[in-house]
Amino acid sequence: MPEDPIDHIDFETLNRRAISQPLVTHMYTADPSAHVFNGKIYIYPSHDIDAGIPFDDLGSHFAMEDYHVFSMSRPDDQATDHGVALHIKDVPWAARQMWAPDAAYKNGKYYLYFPAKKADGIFQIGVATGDDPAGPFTAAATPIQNSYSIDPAVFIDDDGTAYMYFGGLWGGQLQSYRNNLYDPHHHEPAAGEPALGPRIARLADDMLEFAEEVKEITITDENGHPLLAGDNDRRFFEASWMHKYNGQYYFSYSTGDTHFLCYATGDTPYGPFRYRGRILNPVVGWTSHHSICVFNGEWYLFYHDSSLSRGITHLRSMKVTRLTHDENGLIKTIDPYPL
Ligand code: FUB
Repeated sequence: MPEDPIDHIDFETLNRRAISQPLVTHMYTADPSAHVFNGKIYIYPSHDIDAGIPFDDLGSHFAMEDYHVFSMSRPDDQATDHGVALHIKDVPWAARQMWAPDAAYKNGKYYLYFPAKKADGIFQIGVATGDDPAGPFTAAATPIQNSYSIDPAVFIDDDGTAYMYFGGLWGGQLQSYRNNLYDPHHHEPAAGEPALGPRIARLADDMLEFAEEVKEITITDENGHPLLAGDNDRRFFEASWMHKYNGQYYFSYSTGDTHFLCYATGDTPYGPFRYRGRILNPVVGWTSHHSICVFNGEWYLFYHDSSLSRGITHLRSMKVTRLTHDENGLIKTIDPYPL
């Protein structure tokens, strides 16, 4: 028996568990952003609740109010709930709907990034700071200047530069922005026009502000042409994530109304990114949202579905399964419910 039990992750059991068993069952969790801090996996999910708000296309029924942080000593371990890390009542600028968060570590501090609606109904992205990856976190008094829309994902490159990717259509309000300016009269482009892209901004050294103007990212097809707004199977909808593999930047995202998790690769953090394929086929529930993280040399997909709530779309549960890149760097598409 080898000394190091980490060498003995039984991937078949891990993947079988993902089909049937969420990481936690005592509460609903979604949009899991996983990171390895201090040799442990920390997960920063949304905390789904049923607030009794009727369903609509803007996602008003996703009425979350706080964040819990979870940790696992390895991917096939039980997840430990560290309790409330941040509550909306402690965020001076936020009024409702704490959606998908992410976290980062830099300069001895941990940062929790999260979108929420202000009292005027407009989403912005906030930051909260803490000394421990499990929280608690103290929110800044105001949202990050020039931030908008939802689903922040913070990626720190090998040279220490931090970038935030963000944006989401429909309830996430991205369709209302052109050149970083909000106008509720803007809509998604027509089907034959280029799709709206996710957004990126480099973060300042203190991780609390953008260090540059927000830029739009282009995702192209195999011929280098921007994906079109009517290409619903491939165009960006929400749930940005970035990971780096063999020197390539892998931007992954959800296609929203077609329910795929897809990815596109590029040579720089800003792209352009070329569409490469699907990571995860549709899960039970409308939304799909994930993170990709490497632990002890193996790659994992953290994602969610609505199996535990028997299909209630805003009551989701986070799961983990193995993710593999083939010899050409292509990600093998995962079927969430193989026979
Ligand atoms: O959890 C609320 C929203 O649902 C997220 O922000 C989206 O990515 C979708 O998962």
